[in-house]
Amino acid sequence: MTTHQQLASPIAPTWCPGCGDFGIWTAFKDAAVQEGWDNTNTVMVAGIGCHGHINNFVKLSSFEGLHGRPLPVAAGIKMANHKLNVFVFTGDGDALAEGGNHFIHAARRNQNLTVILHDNAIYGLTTGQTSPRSPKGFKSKSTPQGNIEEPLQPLSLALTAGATWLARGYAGDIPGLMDLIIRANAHPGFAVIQVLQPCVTFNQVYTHIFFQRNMYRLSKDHDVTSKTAAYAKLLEWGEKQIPIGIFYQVREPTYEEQIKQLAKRTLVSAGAPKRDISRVLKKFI
Ligand SMILES: Cc1ncc(C[n+]2csc(CCOP(=O)(O)OP(=O)(O)O)c2C)c(N)n1
Ligand code: SF4
Repeated sequence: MTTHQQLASPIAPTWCPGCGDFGIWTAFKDAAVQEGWDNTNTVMVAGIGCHGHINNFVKLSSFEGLHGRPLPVAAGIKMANHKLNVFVFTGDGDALAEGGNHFIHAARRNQNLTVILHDNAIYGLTTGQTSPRSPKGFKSKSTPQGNIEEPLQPLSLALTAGATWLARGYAGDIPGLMDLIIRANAHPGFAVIQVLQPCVTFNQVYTHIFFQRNMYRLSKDHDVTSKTAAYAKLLEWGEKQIPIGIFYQVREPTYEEQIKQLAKRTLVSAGAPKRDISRVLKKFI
């Protein structure tokens, strides 16, 4: 059993008051308590950004690496012990700009990871530059005359690359987000939750009010096994046209399931055999 007291970190959150990261943090901890995630079965991996500070505010095993690189670290952890629940907390800058390559290939391999993409459509930590998610025309200190680029759609990208579980949630809907986090982790394969996460300090376009006015839940009739239906829904974005919920869910062999050496045991339980490497070392002396 995991309790909120056990997850409580001595470090208090440093996010700006009202930041959507608080909702993601709360939803994740609620999910951990409900599912019994603790240091024996769960690891958090984060990139660099405001989102990455989440590692400091939850008392679980965690790794915060280079900007854009949480996915390769998470993949390594999962390979060493595929029994662990491995969560990747990443930003839209982290996952889609510097980490774009890793995002595509982790999806293509269907690695059994849960990616929680804090999508505030801006570079928060570096004080509000335009990101690959910022809308066209978006004014920021890096695009003072308005962004001339089209935004990336991370879930369509992941779908094209080969991800097998895709959802969108909202940081202000904590019970809904908790449910998505639990389902994503239960899915065997590459699962992405795009979390609409207002940056109250630097993004005055994608605000809590904007999302609350324009979001709607995907209907029960949405066919989660259809790529075509998922693409159609993912094309929607605008006034009263931002669907949230599960877009896509299919069962395909995961990367780890296809590695024969992992079929019977984890790599970490196999241990490292003792080898005499003195002859090799002599060559370098
Ligand atoms: C290799 C490297 N490149 C760039 C940076 C500078 N940097 C730090 S955070 C960041 C962007 C953060 O934006 P995002 O990933 O969307 O996270 P947020 O802060 O919005 O949560 C950048 C460019 C860095 N720390 N390391
Ligand atoms: S700068 Fe934005 S993303 Fe970062 S803590 Fe403040 S509100 Fe949140």
